[in-house]
Amino acid sequence: MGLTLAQKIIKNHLVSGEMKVGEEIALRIDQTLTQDATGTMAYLEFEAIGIPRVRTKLSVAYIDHNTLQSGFENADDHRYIQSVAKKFGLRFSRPGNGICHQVHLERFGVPGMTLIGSDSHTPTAGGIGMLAFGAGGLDVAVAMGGGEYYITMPKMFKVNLTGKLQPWVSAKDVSLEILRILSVKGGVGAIIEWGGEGLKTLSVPERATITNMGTELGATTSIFPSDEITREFLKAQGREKDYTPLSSDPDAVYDRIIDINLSELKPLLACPHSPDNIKSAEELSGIKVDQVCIGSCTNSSLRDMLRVASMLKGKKIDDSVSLSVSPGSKQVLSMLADCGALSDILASGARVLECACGPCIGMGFSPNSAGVSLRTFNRNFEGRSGTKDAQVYLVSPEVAVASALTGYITDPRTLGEYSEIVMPDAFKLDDSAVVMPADEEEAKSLEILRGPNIKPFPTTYPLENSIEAKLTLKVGDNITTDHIMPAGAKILPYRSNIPYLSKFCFAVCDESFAERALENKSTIIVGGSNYGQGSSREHAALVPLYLGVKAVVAKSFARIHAANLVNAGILPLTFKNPDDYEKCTQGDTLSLENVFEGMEKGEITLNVNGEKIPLVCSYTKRQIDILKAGGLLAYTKGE
Ligand code: MIC
Ligand code: SF4
Repeated sequence: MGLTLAQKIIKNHLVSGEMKVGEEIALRIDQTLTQDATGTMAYLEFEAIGIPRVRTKLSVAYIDHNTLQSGFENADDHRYIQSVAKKFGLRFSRPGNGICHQVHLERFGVPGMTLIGSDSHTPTAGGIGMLAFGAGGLDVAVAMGGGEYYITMPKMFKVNLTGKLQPWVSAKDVSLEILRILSVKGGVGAIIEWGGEGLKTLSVPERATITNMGTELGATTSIFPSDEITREFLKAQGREKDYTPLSSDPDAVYDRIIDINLSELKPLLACPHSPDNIKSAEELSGIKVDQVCIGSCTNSSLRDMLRVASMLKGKKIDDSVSLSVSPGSKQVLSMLADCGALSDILASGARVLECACGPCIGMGFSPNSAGVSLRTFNRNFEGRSGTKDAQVYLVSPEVAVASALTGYITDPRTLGEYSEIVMPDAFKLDDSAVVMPADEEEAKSLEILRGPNIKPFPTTYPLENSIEAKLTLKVGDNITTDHIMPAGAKILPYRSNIPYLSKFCFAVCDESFAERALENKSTIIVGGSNYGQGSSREHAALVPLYLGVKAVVAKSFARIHAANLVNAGILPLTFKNPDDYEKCTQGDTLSLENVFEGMEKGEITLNVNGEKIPLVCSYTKRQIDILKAGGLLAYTKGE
């Protein structure tokens, strides 16, 4: 039986485990990346593990999230990460060099290699045929130290592409279409491979837009084959030597095949407040728009920006609209400047922001109250933009510009003439914003520079065999990590200060949760299905740990968050009968007995008001040991 592309890469990197769906497997990791919002914690953890030098083929530390610097905190964190990178052997991508996923695709990604990153959109690198996973900071720290990365062997889905995108329809619409088909839960436990005849019509940045949003499907990762188009891209980046052709075997077996005819797609939008709430531009046309934002790791490539510039050229945006454009990298911005496209963007009335995540993570440019904001980003969770009652729609660059010009949601196909974007044969190569590490000898004497914003990792305790706790919070389905641990300009600077962050835990759902949890000392949270979807931020587990959360009982969990809970020493447990969710009421006193035995058996009983509710878990031997030790850090250090 033939293998899928992902199975081939897994096979080449398999350290232990069997490649059987549902089994735990351990993979050798070639490359790692971090961004600054999760990076400080990841490097504190790396330091705590105590390995003097990274052991990967390449590790890069990016600064792209916390670039607002409204106080000393971010700058101190940048300096800390830069000093760590220099000492431990990582490349350091300075603020302004671009968004981690965009820069990694341009300058570092290699087809066929494995990559883990402390950011959920790390699968963007699947656009060049890497097997790339988003992970918690602690998993990345372990991988930097040469340790394996553990995942559950996923199912394989294939999306078979036929046809060709029509004018004004673009890769973002493919992402939105697959979200319409599968929903934000539809990719859970699966790797999505993109293939079919239609492949040859999609460039690498377009493929990367698609793999980027595979994260919103809950997929373990997404990947495209590495073909002549990949070679062209790498060649234009001066990296043809990194090219290897890669594809699945013709007789590879998939668990599910989905057909998408590119020729039939229309411009789509994801309506508030979920990436799978899809409608067409035709249906929504006429809704008044207040703000439009173009950029993020989904749509900030040179290709996207040239499209934006060509649509804006010689035109003015509507007086009532505020438009921001954030190019994804220094390479993109500088090439836009050289070819004059940047002037076309500026002349239209747009505000050009720096090459960073910016508005995508609520770092400035929040919409007006109840404002309608169209964003070429990948997430429109409630409150994420920084404005609680904003109505955020996810769109392609084409829909974004068409709507900025008219002031209303506009189907770009009504704009008339369409011209193809001509990409340059070679990208502008200037890696001067990537600082190289010191050599091993010099590194020994280097000091790590810490600021007062960096507080120690929360104290962990070995797991207890019986747990009594309050049901301090009961929440519904699709709780995102943005609910659990919000981001945004006011809170993000404190990502290395868990005690401070804890004040905002679940604030979007219940402002008094943190206070109650501290009062109750021991907490169990009850949630619905797909609990913890979204970001990879391990803070959504570390902060609950600090607040005394011992277990989360839910109908189902998102992959990265479940792993982060185990890493933090918190038990993720699932209702055996989802209807039992109804039997739990906020404020109840709960208990779990014989936890150790239950973990081995895969079934633990929850006592609620004299009733016994069966919960299930499927921890591996390794996860049981991690949980018993009080988390991955204690386990790795052998405490
Ligand atoms: C996001 O898009 O939510 C983030 C900010 O990039 C996160 C990481 C973080 O919370 O720092 C992610 O997607 O993992
Ligand atoms: Fe940055 Fe937004 Fe991409 Fe997250 S989704 S990495 S915040 S651009």
